[in-house]
This record gives sequence, structure tokens and C-alpha cells, in this order.
Amino acid sequence: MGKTLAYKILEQHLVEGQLIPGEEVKIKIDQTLTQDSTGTMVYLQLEAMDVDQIQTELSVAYIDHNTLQTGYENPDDHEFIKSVAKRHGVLFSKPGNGICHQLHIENFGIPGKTLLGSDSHTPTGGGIGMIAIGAGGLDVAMAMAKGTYSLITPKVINVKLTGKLRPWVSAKDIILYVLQQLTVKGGVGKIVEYTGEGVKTLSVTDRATITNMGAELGATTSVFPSDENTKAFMESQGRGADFVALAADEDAVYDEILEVNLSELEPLAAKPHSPDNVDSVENIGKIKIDQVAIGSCTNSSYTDLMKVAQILKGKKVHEDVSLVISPGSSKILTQLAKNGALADMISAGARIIENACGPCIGMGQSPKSEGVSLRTFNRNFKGRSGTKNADIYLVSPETAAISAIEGVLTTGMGTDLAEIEMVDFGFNDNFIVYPKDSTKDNTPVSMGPNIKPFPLNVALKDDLAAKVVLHVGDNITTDDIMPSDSRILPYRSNVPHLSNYCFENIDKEFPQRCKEAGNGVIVGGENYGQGSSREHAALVPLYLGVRFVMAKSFARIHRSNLINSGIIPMVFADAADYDKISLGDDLVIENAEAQISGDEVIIKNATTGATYKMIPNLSDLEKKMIMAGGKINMIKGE
Ligand code: MIC
Ligand code: SF4
Repeated sequence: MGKTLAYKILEQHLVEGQLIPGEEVKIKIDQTLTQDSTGTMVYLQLEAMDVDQIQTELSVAYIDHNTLQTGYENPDDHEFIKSVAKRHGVLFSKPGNGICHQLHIENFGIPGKTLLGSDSHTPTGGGIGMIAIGAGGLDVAMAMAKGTYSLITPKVINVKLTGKLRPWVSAKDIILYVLQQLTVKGGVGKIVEYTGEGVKTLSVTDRATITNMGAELGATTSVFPSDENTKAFMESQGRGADFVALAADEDAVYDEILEVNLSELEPLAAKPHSPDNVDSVENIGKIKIDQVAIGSCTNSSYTDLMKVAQILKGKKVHEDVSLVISPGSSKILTQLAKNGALADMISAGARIIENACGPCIGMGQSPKSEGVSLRTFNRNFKGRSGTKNADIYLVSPETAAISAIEGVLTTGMGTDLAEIEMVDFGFNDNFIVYPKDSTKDNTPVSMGPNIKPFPLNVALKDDLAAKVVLHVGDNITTDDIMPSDSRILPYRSNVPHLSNYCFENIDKEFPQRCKEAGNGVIVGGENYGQGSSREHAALVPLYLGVRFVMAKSFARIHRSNLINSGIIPMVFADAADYDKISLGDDLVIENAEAQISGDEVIIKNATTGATYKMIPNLSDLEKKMIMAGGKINMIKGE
């Protein structure tokens, strides 16, 4: 029986277990990446583990999220990360170099290698043929310390591409179409593998746009084969020697198949407030827009921005529109500056902003009140832009650029658009700070006053009593749990301060209610914790006393982050019980330790007298972590 590319790579990295969907396996991790908004926790944890030598082939610490320096907090965090990186043999990418995922495929990604990153869009590396997985910070710190990562073996979905995209339809429209078909829960427990004749028509950066937004499907990762286009891309980056050709077997067997004929796709947009709320630009109609933002790890490549420059050349951005453009990397910006494209953008009326995440994570450029913003990004969750009542639409760079000129959502279908030629970027590491080697040295750790210790849970004891402090619906995001914008992001290394904002956009009373309750329980619907990998969405509830979460289902990374923090995630055996629990109810897990070692947990509602059967679905390792009160306590006790 032929093998999928995903399983071929996983097999080569298998350390423990069997590649059977649903079974836990341990794999070797070749590379790790961190970014600054999750990175401070990663490196605090790495320091706490007292590691002598990191075990990966390559680890890189990028600074791209918290680049706005409105006070000492962010620069202090940068300095902290830089010092720990140097101490532990990790490469440090200075702010201004660009966005971690774009930089990683340009400079370090290698087909067939595994990459674990403390950011949910790490699967961008699948565009270059890697198995690249997003994880919580502690898992990434562990991968550096031990060189391995444990995960539940995913199924593999095959997305088979045929045909060729028409001009004005791009890679973004492919992934928006896949999201429309599969939804934000469709990829949970799965790897999405792309094959078919259509693959050849897509460049590495097109592929990376698609694997990047596989995160929005909830997928473990997404992967493309490594072929002639991969070789050309790597050569253009001065890294041809790292190229390896890789593909699935001809007769590979997949768990599911989705066929997509590229020739039939049209320009699409994800409407507010979810990436799977997709419709065609034509159906949505010519809605008036206030802002257009082009960039992010999804759509800030050289090809994307050259298309934008081509559309803007000689035109004028509409008087009611603010167009902001953030290139993905310093190498891309250099090329745009050299070939005149940057001048075309600026003279059309575009605002060029730093090579960083920027508006994608609410770091500036919030839309006006009730504004409509078209963005080439990957998430349009309510409030993420920094303006709660703004409407965000996710679109391709082509749609964004033409709409910026017209002042309404539109496409240029039918008019000419030239293909973009690949250029020679070469290798440039002027923004990289190299460590001496991978052994720990005595570089002192630089700790600013904003860096506070992370909270630790306590071991599970006999009866666990807790009060329901929140009852929420389906698809709660980690942005809902721990919002992020320019006000709050500088406190990613200060959990006590962050706790004042927990669930801020859903229920302002949440932090206070938790403090009064002592021990808390959150009740959630389907796909609880989708979106960002931020472990703050577990660490902050832990700090506020949340001990377990009862939901209809969980998103993968958040579930792991809860377990790493010793918070028990449990799924309702009977989903109807979800409606039978109210805010303020007192719940108790009797003999918690004994119950958690089994396969089901009975929770008593001391307020109503009802009982609920819950399924924790924990692996043996996860049970150990829960018993110990989290991963760090477990390791300390070993
Ligand atoms: C995001 O896009 O939500 C982020 C910011 O990159 C996060 C990480 C974070 O919350 O710091 C992610 O995707 O993991
Ligand atoms: Fe940065 Fe946005 Fe990409 Fe997250 S999704 S890594 S915030 S650009």
C-alpha cells in the first residue's frame, strides 16, 4: 500500500509508538521556531528546565509580533529573548527582519525535516515540504530540551488540485475555498496533504499561503510535495544545496479526498467574523470599504507584493481608503526597493509599515469605529483588529489592491495581470545574531521588570470542587480567552497583569468572578480554544484558579496547553448536558485522582443534584501531567 508524504516524513522521525490514527506517537524534532509574543514563556520555561545542550539541529527565535516599542516592556522582552537565545545556542532574528514563518521558509526550512513552532501558523513550512507543527510554548521548550514531541497520530486528508488558476484568482482563494468546504473544525485531528497536477502551477509561496491557513481548518499541519518549484525557490534564496525532492507514493491511500479544480475557482472572501464564513466577492457585492491591509504571514511574499505593485502602478488609492502594506521580510522589501515596486506603491498612496505581524495581531492600524477593513491575513475574529465593532473581510492580495483603488470590495477579473518572475534574493543574514554553539554558555539572562514568573498548578487531590465561572458557545477562540492588541501584548511575560483582561470581550466580570470563586470551571461548546497557540489562554485561567474545562470538543493546541498547565479538558459524553449547567453552579469531581486514571469522569452538580458523564480522553502521559499539576511539575517530580 502506497504511503502519503506526511506519513513518510513522520515515519522517518518516529521515536516511539505506531503511526495509527488516534494513537500517541513521539517524533524527533529537527528544528524549532519561536516568536516574541509566545517566546518569552518558552525561554522562561527553558531556563527553568536547566538544560545543558539543546537537542535540535536548528532553533531560531524571531522577533516579529511585539515590535511596537511604546515603553520598556517590548524592548526588554526582546533583550531577554536575545540573551537566553545566545546562552542556549539559539539563532536570534532581530526585529525588522520580518515575519517568522516567511523568514523560516526563506532561510532555514528544509524539505522532509520536522519543525515545531510556538505559533499556530508554523505549518507555513509545509509549503516547502516540511512537517511543521504549531504547539504551545512549553512543548517547544521541551522539544529544544529533549529533541522530541508527542502528538496524536492524525488522519490524512488529500486535497487533489487539478487545472490552473485564472488571473485575479490566487492561492488565498484556494484555501478560502477549502475552508468553505471543511469549516474551522474540518481539519481537527488531520493533516491536509496537497497533490495533483495543479500543484505544479503553484510557487512555494503560493503553497505556503495555503499551508499557513490550514491552521484555520484546525489541522495538525498541511504539506505539499517538494519539486522543481521548491528547488527554484530554494536556489533563489541561495540555499539550493538544501533541496530534497519528496512526494507521496503514486498509490498513496488517504482517509478522505477533496478535489479542487483550480480553473473553476473565483475570487473569494471570508466575511466577518470567521475564516470559514466564505462567499464569492461577486455574491458579497460592492460593499464600501475604509481600510485595506496587505501583509501577514499568509500573504506578504515577493510575488504577492509585486502583484499588488503592478495593480497600484500609476493609480490612486481611493480617497476614503487607507491602504497599509507590511512586507513579509527584509529580503522582500529590499527587492521591492531595488526594482521600483516600492515607489509604485507609495506614489499610489499606500502607507508602508514595518516588516512584522503589525495589524494582523492588532499592533496598530486598527480600523475606525464600525469600519470595514479588507485584509490579506488569516484571522478575522471579532475584536482582533483592535476595533470591536469593525468588520474584517479576508481576501487575496489582488482583490485587496484593486478594491483599495475602487473604494469598494471588487475584483479585476477580465483585465490583464502579468505573471511575476522569480528573482535572485541570495542569502542575507545581516539581521541574524548567531550563538557561539549549541552548548549552554554563561551569557547573563537579561530580565526587565515586566517579566514575572509563570504560574504553576498543584497536584490533583481527592475531591476537586469548583464553581462554574463561565458558560460559552461554540468556536471560542484563544483570542476570546486571552485577547491581544497593542495595549495587552506587551504583557505576554506578565501573567498577573494579563489576568485583568481574560475573556474581556465576552464577559468583563470574568476575572473578578474567578477570584471570588477560588476554584473555577469553564463550560464551552464545540471546538473550544481554536486559533492561536498562545499558552497564555491556559496560563492566565490557571492563574485565576480555573481547574477544569467541560466542552463539546476542543481544538488541538489549546487542549495540550490546558493539560500542560494541569487544567483538565473533558468532553461531554452526552452533549445535552451542556445546557443543564448554569453559571454559578457548584460542581465536584469526587476522588478526582482515581477518576482521572479511568476513561470517564462523573461530575456532580451540588447546586442542582444532577450528574454528568465526561470523557477526558487522556493518554497515559497526559494523565501523569494532570495528576502532577502540569508538565513542569511532572518533570520536576521525575
Ligand atoms: C496569532 O496569529 O494569533 C498569533 C499571535 O501569531 C498567535 C501567537 C500568539 O498568540 O502569540 C498564534 O497564531 O499562535
Ligand atoms: Fe503574525 Fe498574524 Fe501570522 Fe500570527 S497570523 S504569526 S500575528 S502575521
